[in-house]
Amino acid sequence: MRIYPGHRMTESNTTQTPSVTTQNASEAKVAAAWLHTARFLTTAPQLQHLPDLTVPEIAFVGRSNAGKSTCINTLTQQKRLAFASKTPGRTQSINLFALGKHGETDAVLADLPGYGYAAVPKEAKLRWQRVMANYLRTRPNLRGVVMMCDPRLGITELDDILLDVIRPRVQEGLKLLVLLTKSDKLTRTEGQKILSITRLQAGGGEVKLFSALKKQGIDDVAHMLWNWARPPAAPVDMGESISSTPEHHEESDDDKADRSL
Ligand SMILES: Nc1nc2c(ncn2[C@@H]2O[C@H](COP(=O)(O)OP(=O)(O)O)[C@@H](O)[C@H]2O)c(=O)[nH]1
Ligand SMILES: [Mg+2]
Repeated sequence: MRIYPGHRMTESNTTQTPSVTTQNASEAKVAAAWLHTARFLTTAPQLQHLPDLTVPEIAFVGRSNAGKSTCINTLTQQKRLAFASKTPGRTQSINLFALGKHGETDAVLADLPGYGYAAVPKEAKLRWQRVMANYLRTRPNLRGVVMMCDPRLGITELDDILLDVIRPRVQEGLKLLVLLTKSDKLTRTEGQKILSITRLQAGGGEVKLFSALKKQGIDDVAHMLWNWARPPAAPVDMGESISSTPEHHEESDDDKADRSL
């Protein structure tokens, strides 16, 4: 029997298993508290200005006006983060925000400039498309990408270009979540329709409806990002300790450590 750490069958949680809802609610709380620790780390106008980091990085991308700033503010329960990205000089830059309790950074959010804004000169657009593509292709610690799309537009051509860029990395384990923002503007039927269409287009990624206004999808997304940032749990084989007789059970150092938790 394989059980993963965090889901261990200890005596206390088999006799007093919390209901699924209670457990989900407390997990959502932990994820929300973690996201709330977000603080401005640095701004990088070009890739070479990005600090070398080893902690997991989660990038937010999307067309201008897709609701990216609102989404980041909502997830982190802060108004100042999006404000930081609007500061002159930081708008055409990758803005990094550190996450982690007690001032320790255990993950980073990267806010990439919105693309597709009509008023931006073509040269600048192309430059940014290149920077973004290079970032998504090469950033070593990139763990996941959240792409925000206006559900009334769905995945546009520019979104598709970026999806093509990251596809090989998604196949190698990079996490991808496409968020259909502003879902409060859709009827239930429209929402389900665009969800199915986008799922077909997002190849390998998760797709969710999200509304900052109606608070739809926030807990789910927060929990998902929290899981992305945790290192994958190594499976623990509990078969022996449950079924073996004491004379056959040799206690490993891991078992001893487990007991002391
Ligand atoms: N109805 C609705 N409007 C939203 C929502 N999220 C963002 N908006 C609006 O969409 C516009 C663009 O949002 P913003 O976060 O600045 O987009 P960004 O350019 O992608 O950062 C603003 O007018 C927001 O108020 C939402 O969940 N529901
Ligand atoms: Mg914005």
